[in-house]
Parts: sequence; structure tokens; C-alpha cells
Amino acid sequence: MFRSTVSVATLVTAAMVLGLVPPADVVTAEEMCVVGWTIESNTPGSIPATYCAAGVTDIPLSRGPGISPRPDVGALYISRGWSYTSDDLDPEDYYQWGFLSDKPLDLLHIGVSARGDHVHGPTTRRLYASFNGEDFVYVGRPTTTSARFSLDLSEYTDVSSAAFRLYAYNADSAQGNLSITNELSTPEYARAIQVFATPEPATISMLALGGLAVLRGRRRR
Ligand SMILES: [Ca+2]
Repeated sequence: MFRSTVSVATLVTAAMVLGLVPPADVVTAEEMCVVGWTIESNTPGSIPATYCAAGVTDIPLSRGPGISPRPDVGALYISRGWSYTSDDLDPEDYYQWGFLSDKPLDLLHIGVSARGDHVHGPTTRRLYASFNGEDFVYVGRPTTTSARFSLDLSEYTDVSSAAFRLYAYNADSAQGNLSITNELSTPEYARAIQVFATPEPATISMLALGGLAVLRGRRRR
């Protein structure tokens, strides 16, 4: 198994050195999108991911039992019923999404676009996650009031499954809403939700080793 992987990698690298094939994206990419959601319309149900990397299965975007869909049209996944009587989160008020992966992944960061109703919507957002089926842990909270935020996930490595929950509270009334929505201004936010990981480090190091072997072999001749 190991030997055949190296020889394939060496052949590929040899072909690249000789200019026969262009370098694959995986060699140069610094990050890969694992799973992502583009919101096409509002629905009272759940929304499957619109992008999954190879070997990745989504856990659909859905609502916790403490929030309810708000009738609306457009590319919004919109809900009301966020906690407004307490200064703390309600454990049932959240959006949830996630993924399962054939191969363990080293996560990098997550980008989310969650737009609140500025008058009545929840003003505090907190992201929690369950990795590899463990208990939910606090990941972080956006330091910006804008809809888009990004949180570092680089401490979470060897992740084969992840479920994320975005809790929100400090709403002004039960009618205040918060929606998951597309923010298409930058590549990082090309989708409403995107999880990023490092691209298969084993493949890169194999190719690098194969490349060194080829260069050494050529120099000796
Ligand atoms: Ca609620």
C-alpha cells in the first residue's frame, strides 16, 4: 500500500517536473472548502448543503426547537423566537449544520453570514460545536456586528464529524429575527456558511518527497 502510493506520487511528480501535466490544485491550495450552504429560498424545513468536498456528507442546516420559521421570501433562512427575556442563551434557540467526512480533517476556520433585524433581532451570537460526537464546546463569538463573521477552528484536528450550533439571544422581542443569508462580496463568504480545512497533508508530503526523489535521481545521472 505505502510503496504503491509513493510510486504513483513519484510518477505524477516526475510528469509534473517534465511539464507533462500541470500541478494539481491540491499541491498549492492552502485551504479547502469542506462543506457550504448557499441559501436559495426560505423554507420551514431544513436545507441540505449546496457544496460538499469529496468524501464529505452534510448535516443539513436546520432550526433548533426554540425558534420558528418566519414567513418571508427571498434567499433568507429566517427565524424568530430568539431569547429576549434573559441575558443568556436559550439552549433551544439555535441554527445547526455540520458534516461527516470519510477522512479526518484538520479544520482551519468557518465563515457564517447571519443577519439580524437591527431593531428587534438578537444582538449576541455564539458558536458552539460538537466534534467527533463529543459534547458541544464553545467555539467563539463574532467581534463584529456585521452579518459576516469568521471564527478560527485551527485547534480542531483529526475531525471526522462536526455539528455546529449558532445560538443567538438578547433580542428585543420574540418577533426579532435572525437569518442565515448569502453575502457574496468576498470568496471567503461566497456561500452563507463555509467550513475550511487544510487540504490532505499526506498527499502534499508524498508529492514533495516524490519530487525530491526525482530531483536527486536526475542530478546523479
Ligand atoms: Ca425561543
